[in-house]
Amino acid sequence: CENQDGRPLRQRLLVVANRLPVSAVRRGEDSWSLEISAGGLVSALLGVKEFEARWIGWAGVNVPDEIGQKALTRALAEKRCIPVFLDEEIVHQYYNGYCNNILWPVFHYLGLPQEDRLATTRSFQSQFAAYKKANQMFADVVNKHYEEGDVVWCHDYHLMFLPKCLKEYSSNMKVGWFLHTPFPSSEIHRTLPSRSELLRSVLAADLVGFHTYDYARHFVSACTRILGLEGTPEGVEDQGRLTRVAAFPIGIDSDRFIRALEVPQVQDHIKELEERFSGRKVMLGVDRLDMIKGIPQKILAFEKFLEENSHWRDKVVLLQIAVPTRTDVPEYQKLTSQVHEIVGRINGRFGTLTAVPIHHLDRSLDFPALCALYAVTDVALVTSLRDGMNLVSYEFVACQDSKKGVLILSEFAGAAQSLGAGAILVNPWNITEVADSIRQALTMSCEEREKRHRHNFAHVTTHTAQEWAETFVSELNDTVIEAQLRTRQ
Ligand code: ADQ
Repeated sequence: CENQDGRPLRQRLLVVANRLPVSAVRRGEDSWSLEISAGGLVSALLGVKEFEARWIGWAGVNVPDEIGQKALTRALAEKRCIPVFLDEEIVHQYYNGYCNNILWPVFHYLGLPQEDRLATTRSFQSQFAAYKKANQMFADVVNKHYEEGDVVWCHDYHLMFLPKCLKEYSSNMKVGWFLHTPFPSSEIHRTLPSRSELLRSVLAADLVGFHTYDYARHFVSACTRILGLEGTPEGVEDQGRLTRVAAFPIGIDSDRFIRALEVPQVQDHIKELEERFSGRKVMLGVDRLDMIKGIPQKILAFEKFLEENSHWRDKVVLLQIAVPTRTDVPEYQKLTSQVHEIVGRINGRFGTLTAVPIHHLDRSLDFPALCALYAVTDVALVTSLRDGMNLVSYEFVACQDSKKGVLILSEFAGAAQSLGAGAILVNPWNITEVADSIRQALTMSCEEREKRHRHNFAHVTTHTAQEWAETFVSELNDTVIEAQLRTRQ
């Protein structure tokens, strides 16, 4: 549908994220094959019918030559994606350095990496310069494709500098920014040498969103305490200009999971798993292998449970599926070895010739296999030390309408605020408490499981990814209109 001047009737939404939702593989000098990755954000935006979404981001590959860049740009255009080309040095300094070595651990309360604290402090300036440069490169691409009336939605900690760069291009641009991680307490945020510049850049946006009210409150406190600005119930005010700050808890495309359970391939998987683990209760962990997910803590709690409940030893199995990430980073390599070591020790201690208590896989599962696993699980264990939301807990609930399994959920995951009433909430640092909650979950009555599941299932199927995206974008449109009315008064 188009207007007379050829412009689409639906409002255009430019979604800017560090990574495009594709994996690109070069097949020749000027040919690429692309695969769309069906992550939460993609399905969220596919479900939003009022907007026509375009994606802007890095394709995750280094393309130094012009022929390759032109060919990739053409291939991506068919998927409504627009690439930002980053060279290896920028990726190293901006993405590996500032984003993942500094912002990620600080926002998750882990502080700067212990071993190279001094080296990190020394390289801080150059990494922050690369961060700003990369953000400017994203802004240049957005500006090139921006048309008046478009909504620009910037995502995550990689792009905190982007709202400022965009508003410098055009103060009328409608800019929203959403953070997928926690925003830490202002006392943690203030340790960042670039604390003020980051806050001011984000405040250039019209609307700033977080998963929970706590993160939003921390952000407002950081602006009041560090920048000396005024916090209001609506957001943060600076010389009469209001940046609206609010919570927009993300969800999942729950129908996609519920429908998948009817697919014959998934049902076959379910039967295989039920036969394989017949006579044993299945406990499940699905995480990216990251320090924030608390995987060693989870496995140690399971060990404690087996230690204290010997009659359960041959009646329960823990399946831990951990997708490796950032495999070139020494801290992540160390985490992998640590997890392997603990799993080996526990299996040696409690295993028999025919069965082991923990099956640990260092890999990703495809969608049908993941849905089947969620469906046969009796108890899901999410023990994040900090987590913006944690969608695994939502996906588990969506797949449990026949089994009504129990969710043990860290109180430090954003999801604890939405699924807390149905889950057993735990402090993942307290291994005894987690071990006790495993026993509680495994012995819970059917009525209690039913009641808890009903609560969570209703939440997961009502507050979906589509609802999240629609709410954020319509709130952004309203915020801009209200601001225009205020300036006219
Ligand atoms: P993540 O840290 O990646 O996301 P999460 O929200 O749990 O964490 O999402 C992980 C996704 O990856 C899920 O869709 C899950 O199915 C998939 N996944 C994980 N392990 C897998 C495996 N072994 N095999 C297959 N798939 C696997 C960040 C923040 C979160 C926030 C989201 C969305 O850290 O806190 O919830 O963004 O905002």
